[in-house]
Amino acid sequence: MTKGYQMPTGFLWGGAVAAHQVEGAWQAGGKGVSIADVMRAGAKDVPRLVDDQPLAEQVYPNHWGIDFYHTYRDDIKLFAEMGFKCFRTSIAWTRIFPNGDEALPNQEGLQFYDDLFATCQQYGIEPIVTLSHFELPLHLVTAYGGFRSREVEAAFLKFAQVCFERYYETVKYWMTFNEINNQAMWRDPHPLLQNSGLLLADTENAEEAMFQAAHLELVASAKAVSLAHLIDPTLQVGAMIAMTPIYPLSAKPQDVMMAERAMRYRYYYGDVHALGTYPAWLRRYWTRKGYDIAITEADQVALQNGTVDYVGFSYYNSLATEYQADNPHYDYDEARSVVPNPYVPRSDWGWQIDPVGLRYGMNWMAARWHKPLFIVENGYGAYDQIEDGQIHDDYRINYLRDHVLEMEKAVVEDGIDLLGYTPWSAIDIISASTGEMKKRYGLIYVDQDDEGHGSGRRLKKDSFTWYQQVIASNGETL
Ligand code: BGP
Repeated sequence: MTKGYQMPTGFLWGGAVAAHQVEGAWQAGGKGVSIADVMRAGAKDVPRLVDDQPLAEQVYPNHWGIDFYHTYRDDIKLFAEMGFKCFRTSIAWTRIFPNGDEALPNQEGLQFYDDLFATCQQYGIEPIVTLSHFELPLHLVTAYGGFRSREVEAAFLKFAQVCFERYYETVKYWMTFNEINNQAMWRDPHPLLQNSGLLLADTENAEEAMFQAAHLELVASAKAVSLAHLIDPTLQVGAMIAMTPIYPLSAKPQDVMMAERAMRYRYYYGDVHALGTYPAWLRRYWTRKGYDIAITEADQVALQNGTVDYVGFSYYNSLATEYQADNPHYDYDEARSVVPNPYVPRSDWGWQIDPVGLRYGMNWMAARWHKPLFIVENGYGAYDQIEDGQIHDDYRINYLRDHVLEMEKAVVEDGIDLLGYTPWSAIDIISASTGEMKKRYGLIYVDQDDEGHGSGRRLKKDSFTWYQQVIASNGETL
């Protein structure tokens, strides 16, 4: 055991999942088809192929998830046994608006989340709810082009309003767009689809399309914040940023400059969410690149009025970058500018393990955005093995312990205002990037393979017991 620091009273210890990765029941209760429902299984270094509709002969892991739609009562009971004070999940947009553009919401979908949140309440667990977690209605992509379109901005706002009005008494903490800044990696089509519902035409400039779609999301998010506060001023609506610090590979001034450019490029979304305005450098960048990003006067007013109440963020790993001589403007391009960091180890999926980076990222965001923070994802994807009916996941305990200790230093020594910690994932889930079950993050094991076969039995991993003590001691016993 390691001695940690006590977290502030009321600190929200919990765990996180996302609807499309756990619920399954992809057509139950009137649910429509989401983009996750047409993503085939992939694997490490094997991208997930995306169909334009669900094909009978194909396999889509998100169709079954871990059947949380039917098992949530038992699973939440296990979360309560761990001592969760909160539980993060998302509302599947297509359970509420199956196509996304209906005039009225689907009552069966609303009823499901009534029951889910009531079950949380039964155990004194605070729901932390993401509105858009890579679960866009497929129809909004195919019929409107995703967040290219103002109709989709309006559709999101209607979805948000229905959710706020239905759940404002049971859900106090919300987030708008999960990891909105993933699409800084615009050369990878998945973030563009998952964040913005973009399927690019060959004639389109991916980066320009990303900036324009991200703008409509940022406006929609700001309008949702203002709307939430009209419905109930106590609601807390946050951004959700993937924090992956990017370090200079050396102390060479050019490397340091390149890292500064990388960070501002990857996190300008947080600038707009938290400060309500675009940074000057980005407008100059658009001019230099010849991008025509449509931003109306009304958009700018909405952004100013709808700054977020807090910044939720995920943290898994850090990256490194170095200056390249053919890049005089220090333009950051994720696919070309990132280099391996020789000073940190890697996971089985090649993610660089860097607990200090969590503390670094927290300090960076707090100093830039002056908002409370919430760690809503932090975890270790690994191959778990069952031995004599147990899962001895010391590797996951070590990862989480090292990261929680850095988190606690950021709170106690650096004075950072942190609302809570919900590690990814409360229970084994379908991986977002690979669709695999074998890339396990959970504190609870689910007996199910990549093809969805298995008993579905839940097993407490060693990390379940470890985390139970962390929560019971409010962070002191690690
Ligand atoms: C983040 C997502 C989560 C989760 C996590 C782990 O990007 O917000 O949904 O999936 O990554 O990544 P993966 O599942 O790809 O291993």
